Amino acid sequence: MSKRVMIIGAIEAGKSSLVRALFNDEQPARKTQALEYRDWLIDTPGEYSENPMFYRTLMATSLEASIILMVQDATRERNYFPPGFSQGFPQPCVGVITKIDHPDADPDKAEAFLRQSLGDGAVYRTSSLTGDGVDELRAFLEKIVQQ
Ligand SMILES: Nc1nc2c(ncn2[C@@H]2O[C@H](COP(=O)(O)OP(=O)(O)OP(=O)(O)O)[C@@H](O)[C@H]2O)c(=O)[nH]1
Ligand SMILES: [Mg+2]
Repeated sequence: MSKRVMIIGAIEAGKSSLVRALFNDEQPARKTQALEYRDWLIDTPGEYSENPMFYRTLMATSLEASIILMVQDATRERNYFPPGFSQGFPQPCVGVITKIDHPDADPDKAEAFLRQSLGDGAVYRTSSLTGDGVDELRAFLEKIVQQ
């Protein structure tokens, strides 16, 4: 299994912005239209996580990754993953809460939503805007991909 990281989550959850922050890329993210491979990361369109028609693609693509990042936007009022979704992947899943800088952010609520689908396991709280939590997440991921 390759040492890639696959990032999944709802449309506009902040996945691509996080990918850019992880690579210190200051360009604003544009809508992700298809799978995007960047170094050790695989970015996915939000539609793949929101529409069950794409779950098979996510599962197939996950075979190229050694870890899955499940992203939950801290400003959202619901969970976009089905319950127990992490159990469908053979790899470990790690949670990431995005947009903690936002005035409407509720990271505790976001974590509760995420836990319904992630179960136990680490959850990182991040802002791609301010960089909060991004260094910690990068350090954790680099250790995995460099193993
Ligand atoms: N306040 C704030 N806004 C953010 C943050 N990260 C992303 N956004 C905004 O959220 C919107 C969606 O960001 P993207 O990174 O494109 O989201 P995505 O999950 O890649 O979306 P898809 O490609 O459609 O699946 C953009 O308007 C970003 O500016 C953040 O950390 N803080
Ligand atoms: Mg994107």
